[in-house]
Amino acid sequence: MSKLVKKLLVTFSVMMLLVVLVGTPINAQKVKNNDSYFEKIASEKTTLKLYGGPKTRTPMIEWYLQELQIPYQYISLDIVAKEHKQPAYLKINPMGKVPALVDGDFTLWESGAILIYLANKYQQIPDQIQPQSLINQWVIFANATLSPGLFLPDRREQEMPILLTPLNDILSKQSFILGYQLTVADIEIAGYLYYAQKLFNLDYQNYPHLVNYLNILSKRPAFQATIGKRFNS
Ligand SMILES: N[C@@H](CCC(=O)N[C@@H](CS)C(=O)NCC(=O)O)C(=O)O
Repeated sequence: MSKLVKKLLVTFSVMMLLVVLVGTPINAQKVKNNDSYFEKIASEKTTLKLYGGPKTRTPMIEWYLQELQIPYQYISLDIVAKEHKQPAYLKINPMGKVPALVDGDFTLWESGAILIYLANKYQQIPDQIQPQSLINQWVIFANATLSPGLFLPDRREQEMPILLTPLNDILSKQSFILGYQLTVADIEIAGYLYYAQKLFNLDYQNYPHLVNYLNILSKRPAFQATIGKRFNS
């Protein structure tokens, strides 16, 4: 075999290997709850791995990843069967909660921290500390204040007008939480508003700008392919 043919064969094999590794589809993989399955997933270093379940905060992370067109591998845990409480998953998130993200050797949990990590990693966060802190403010607000305000039945009646009136006011002046461009703050705010509406049948009619905001965001292809799909399946 000539040197050239050998070289071509090696190049072709390497390319095929890359296609197999990088071209991993963004399909949910059913978790086989055993250590060797987790070890196999962990040894595939090519893509981001997102662990979660359909009616959890995980689709919010997927929404953002798809907005940024970042390939990832979604590993769907059976929450009802408590796959997220098994030793194999507790090695990834010792709190036994989803979502969790694995990026090479780096593991991260807490949905807000994951979103901010992705925004940083894919250069979606401004350099200056003040605009950065505004993004943090909204992500933390969504997780620590908006989510319990909407999700906890004993808080909802009192908290809804307190939280939604200023949100409606902000959205009467601009299309997105931080101005005229979608940021990770919208993923969190719109995500929780949509979840609460779907899960508890909440009525936002007193907040028309918020309704309009949700209508527009929920029609985005990345939203439909993730939160929309997982909530309506
Ligand atoms: N603050 C955490 C909350 C994590 C959390 O409570 N996740 C839920 C699903 S959205 C969960 O894992 N529930 C199952 C359980 O607690 O057993 C985050 O934002 O990631």
